[in-house]
Amino acid sequence: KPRVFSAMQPTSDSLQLGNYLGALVHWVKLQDTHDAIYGVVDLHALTVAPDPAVLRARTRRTAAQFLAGGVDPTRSIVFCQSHVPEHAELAWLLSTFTGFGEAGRMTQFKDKSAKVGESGTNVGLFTYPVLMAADILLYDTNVVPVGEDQRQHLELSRDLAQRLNARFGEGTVVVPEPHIVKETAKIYDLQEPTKKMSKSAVSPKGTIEVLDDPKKVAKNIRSAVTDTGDVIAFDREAKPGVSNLLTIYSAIDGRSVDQLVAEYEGKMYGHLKSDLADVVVEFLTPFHDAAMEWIESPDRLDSVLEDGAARATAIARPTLERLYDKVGLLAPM
Ligand code: AQP
Repeated sequence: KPRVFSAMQPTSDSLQLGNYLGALVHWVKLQDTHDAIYGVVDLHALTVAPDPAVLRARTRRTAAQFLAGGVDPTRSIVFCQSHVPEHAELAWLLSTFTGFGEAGRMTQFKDKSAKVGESGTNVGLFTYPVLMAADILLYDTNVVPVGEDQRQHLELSRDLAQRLNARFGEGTVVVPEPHIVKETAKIYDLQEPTKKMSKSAVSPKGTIEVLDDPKKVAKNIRSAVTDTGDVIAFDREAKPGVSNLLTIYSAIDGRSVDQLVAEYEGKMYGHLKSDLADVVVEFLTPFHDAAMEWIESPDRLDSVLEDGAARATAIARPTLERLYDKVGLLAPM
């Protein structure tokens, strides 16, 4: 079976709907056809200087949400990045193959460092995509399901893989392919529908946190920014707010955007928002309950992560040793 790898950062108590629809839903489907590995990338999360106790709690909560969303730990590997030190080791090796300018062109680094200012940014944020490339290449990954925001990082992973193959011979590493599902590749902020929804958004009103109180989820959807005019139509440029709501609706409900537009012909924005609030709350309720069950059983969760780390290491260690040998590091005696 081809291998799929993807991961999320434990940067919030709850995933947001973009993480869920843009990534997690596809992770679950890919388990049927692929050998799947899904990580909670806590080393990545260190780049935003989290409180230690909060980071630990969020790491467990993030894993709990993978499982609640339908990732099956008996089929797929669910693990925590820092439990497999080969990630950090390969990141160092790859950093020596990454151009300084090449890393500097990453838009996520530019955006995130602009938010905190030059004095608040750190080298880890700069080398973040190199660690991400290590995450992927370590498992000879064929496919990486991500949202549109990660496309550029994935391109760097591919460039690095091709560079290693050119230098040390074809087949040294597998060149990964992105799996970006167009319809849900980017879920936008409800208050600023030209920006992507994000766990760390400035305005919490713009985000749907999937573990949030259903009343708050519904309220955020009902107060979503819509556009001037009163026709419910899909037009990303002229009607970004309504288009985003239609995208979310379609992703959850299964009907196409065109079908929804036909159904809401002649109705008001308020109708759409109110129905969507109900649909989202209903969709999230079983997820919420399942996640809470996992969160309230940390021992059970930890044993999933322990088993995942052992299975991940069994793949990662030989890959790293193969690459150490290729680049000329002396094997330990
Ligand atoms: N708005 C989105 N629409 C579709 N997909 C999205 N993803 C994130 N936002 C959207 C996808 O979710 C996965 C998890 O990403 P991550 O945890 O590594 O961090 P991120 O991409 O930086 O996501 P956030 O929510 O914006 O987190 P913060 O605020 O911590 O930076 C990825 O596959 C991503 O594409």
